[in-house]
Amino acid sequence: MNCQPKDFKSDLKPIWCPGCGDFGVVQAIYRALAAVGRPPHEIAFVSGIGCSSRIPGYTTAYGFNSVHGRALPIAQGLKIANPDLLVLCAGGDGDGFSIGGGHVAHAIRRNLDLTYIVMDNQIYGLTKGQLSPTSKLGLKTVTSDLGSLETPVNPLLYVLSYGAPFVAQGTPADMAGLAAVIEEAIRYPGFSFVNVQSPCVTFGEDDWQLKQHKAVMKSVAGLGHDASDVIAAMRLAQAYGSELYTGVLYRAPQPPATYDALVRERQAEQQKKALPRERILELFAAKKKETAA
Ligand SMILES: Cc1ncc(C[n+]2csc(CCOP(=O)(O)OP(=O)(O)O)c2C)c(N)n1
Ligand code: SF4
Ligand SMILES: [Mg+2]
Repeated sequence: MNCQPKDFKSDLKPIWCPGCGDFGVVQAIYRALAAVGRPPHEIAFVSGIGCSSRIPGYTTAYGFNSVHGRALPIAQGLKIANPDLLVLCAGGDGDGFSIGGGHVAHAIRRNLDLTYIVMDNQIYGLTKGQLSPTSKLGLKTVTSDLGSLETPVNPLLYVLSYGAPFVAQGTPADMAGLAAVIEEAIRYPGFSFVNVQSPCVTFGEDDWQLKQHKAVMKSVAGLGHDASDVIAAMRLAQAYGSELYTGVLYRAPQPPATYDALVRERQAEQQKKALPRERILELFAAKKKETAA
């Protein structure tokens, strides 16, 4: 279908702070969806709770701004119930790697065909600037007055370690690059993960905003990275927090079977073995008689 980015923009006006990185992310999502070409009624977009989790409401896809940390279980249920839907999942670093962190591993090992976009701003934005799991060591916030003592989670290494077959990173400072990785993630047949460095202008660090991203971002393709090499991807991922790598870090060259495809296969097998409906009713009636006797 011939789609334009504007076809995916809802009438709802974003209430993010002026300059929030999420404005750029939603624009990149419109572009990616237009390039993929599935109409909005064939797309389900699930999020958790947070500033970034408002994203589904700003699209014309079916949206569910659900429960903090629970976007992935809901998205997986949707995909299994209706495998023909294109399922997107979005949320913040807190949503995905703190309260929802346990779900990420299981979504990856099940490998449903869905795309998970995390707006990683290294802070809890919606609740006014507490430490998040990706906040850097020493960060002073309202909940870490003297500086954080906790080593941050590395989302890239986390998902690679659990075997995610598609892992990418982007920033709204490079809109075209971000739209391209989101498009590729959507097209990848399996669990795809995009970490978006999406700055929080209100509670984020002053020296980690779009201007700084522009100055330091490095395209992994430009560095000659081989995206089919998971060990090379992990090596790049280790630089999370010190380097801003953009593009596809890992793309499993042989996409593993997806859970939704395996479920469909099993259903078809069971269907072949299934007794005709009349026979099931006969057996049921006989069993009932037997128990009553
Ligand atoms: C079960 C539950 N616990 C806590 C909260 C409060 N809460 C809402 S959003 C949020 C964190 C938001 O941070 P993040 O997920 O990084 O999203 P951001 O706002 O930064 O985009 C928290 C702790 C909640 N809504 N539900
Ligand atoms: S608080 Fe931060 S993340 Fe939330 S809308 Fe404002 S700038 Fe964006
Ligand atoms: Mg956040």
